[in-house]
Amino acid sequence: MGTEKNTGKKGVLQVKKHRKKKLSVEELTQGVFNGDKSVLARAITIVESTRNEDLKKAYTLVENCLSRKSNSIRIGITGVPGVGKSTFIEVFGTTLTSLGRKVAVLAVDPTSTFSKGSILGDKTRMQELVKDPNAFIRPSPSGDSLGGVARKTRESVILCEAAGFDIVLIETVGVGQSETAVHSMVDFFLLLKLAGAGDELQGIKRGIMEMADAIVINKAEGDNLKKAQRAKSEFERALQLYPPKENGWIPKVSTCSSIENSGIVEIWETIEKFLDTTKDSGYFESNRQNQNKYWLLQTINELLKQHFFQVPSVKENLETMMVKVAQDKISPFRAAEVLMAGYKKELK
Ligand SMILES: Nc1nc2c(ncn2[C@@H]2O[C@H](COP(=O)(O)OP(=O)(O)OP(=O)(O)O)[C@@H](O)[C@H]2O)c(=O)[nH]1
Ligand SMILES: [Mg+2]
Repeated sequence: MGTEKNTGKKGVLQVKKHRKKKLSVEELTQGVFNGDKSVLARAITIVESTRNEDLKKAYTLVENCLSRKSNSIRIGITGVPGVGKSTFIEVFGTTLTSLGRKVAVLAVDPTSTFSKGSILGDKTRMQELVKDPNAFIRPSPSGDSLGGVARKTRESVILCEAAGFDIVLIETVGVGQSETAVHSMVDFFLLLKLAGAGDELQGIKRGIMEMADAIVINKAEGDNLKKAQRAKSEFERALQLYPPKENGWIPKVSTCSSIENSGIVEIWETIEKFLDTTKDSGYFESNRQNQNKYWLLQTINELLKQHFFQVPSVKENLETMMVKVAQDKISPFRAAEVLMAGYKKELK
């Protein structure tokens, strides 16, 4: 937003805000296709908006962008708070742009629902990447459900790709269901870990080992190096106990230090190998198609749910049913059916 400083009557400094001219869908599309980062940012704001007039614009925008075929790679990065995701993305992203790639960084952050954009809010961790003309960084969108936040990020991926960003990194903090959401929108899923006290597998979330295409132990430098290498062996042993993945890929375990910039290029080499393998086998393409189908169903669930709870008969009776089920006067299943029947009646 442009600002203009004026000295008012009493000599008090006043800041006048100009609203930027609204761009049409065509102008937005063209700007995105031209790789204009400021237009891309505005296009994403429309995709993230919940205002009705923006919703229509967003549909057309995303459709226009979908028609642009891109050869992109979507990489998910997860790990507990403090593991070093942002720092890693800074070095990894810079490495990729130095290899001539264009990198977009997005985030799914369920914790940012109320404090708008906490992940990547710390752009200070990405000082180099922020300045890089071949990188685009977008803080996480806010929203009232993980589904909503995830949808916004997924649509933003399409816009970034249409703008020529051929590598999209999606950061997510390892809490709740956000990892599953991100896993189902990326081609490659990277889990960052820290070396602990030699008991690496303790406290690792169920399911995450199955999702990871690579496990990278970060902060592997100095006194920590030996510990990190031990952790690496432990993870490798543990992974052998898992059945082979559907895509035929055996998850790779490695160590890196984002601070010392070691082991970073190797991670990119692993991803390139993964791409060779899965593109040859056809898995890459079929996985993307399945992800699209998954998001279609996911969105239907989301929309139906929203609609259900907005209908007057449901709104009126839900509270009563809540009280009744709490008192065991009616079973939850029966109560749901009664509400559903009221809902259906209202649809007619
Ligand atoms: N020694 C060392 N410290 C690191 C390394 N990578 C990150 N750190 C430090 O670890 C701390 C957390 O790093 P972040 O990049 O903010 O971690 P994060 O995973 O993004 O954290 P959240 O955004 O809170 O989830 C910071 O103090 C970093 O400087 C590394 O490779 N070695
Ligand atoms: Mg971070």
